[in-house]
Amino acid sequence: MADEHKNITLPDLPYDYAALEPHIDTATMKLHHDFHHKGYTSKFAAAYKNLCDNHAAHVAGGISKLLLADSLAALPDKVRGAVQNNGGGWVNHTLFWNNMAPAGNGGGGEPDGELGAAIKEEFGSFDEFKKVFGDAGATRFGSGWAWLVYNPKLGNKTGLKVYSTPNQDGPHMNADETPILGLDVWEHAYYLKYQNRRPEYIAAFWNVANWGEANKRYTAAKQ
Ligand code: MN3
Repeated sequence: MADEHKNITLPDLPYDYAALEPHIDTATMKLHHDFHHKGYTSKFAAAYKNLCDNHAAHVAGGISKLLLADSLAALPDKVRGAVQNNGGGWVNHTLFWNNMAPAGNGGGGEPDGELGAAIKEEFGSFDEFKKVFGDAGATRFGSGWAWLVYNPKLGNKTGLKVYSTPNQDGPHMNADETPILGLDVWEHAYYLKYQNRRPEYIAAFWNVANWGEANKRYTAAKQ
């Protein structure tokens, strides 16, 4: 795994910076991708290389295993923060760009297929799901993420669950979980356009949520 840090690269956005206007503005997308995501990426690559060079046993299982909660807890104190925060930032944002698509062109509307049915079964209706998910994001104190995840060990029929995480923690820390939909609620994700009005940003997100991608992830995770 000595070379695996070379796989830690910044992915291109799957659309133009302006593609999510007016819901997510161009300036925010540029800053968010080109500076924030790029920063997590380069810092995680450096932290990973440092582990390879100096703490090789911790990276023997590769990147995914390293980012599990138990593996992070086992890291030396002086490297844990850099790995947890930047590794999480790299993974979460890579997922996040694909969680969105231009409104009316892959973004917005309601989930259909297996995921659409499961959301109705678990939450009662799509509107009720949006409320639960939106509340998770709105009430997350400080910086973090709202998530819809699939976890077959939950014991419910759909395996679906909504929750939030602080900072750059996320479903990647739990080997049983697959992220279906994630929403970045850090101020850097919305402050230029929405200032302190996080609930407005969350409401706007539904116009660009990529349900085709989410349904694909759910269907694949259930296999
Ligand atoms: Mn972010």
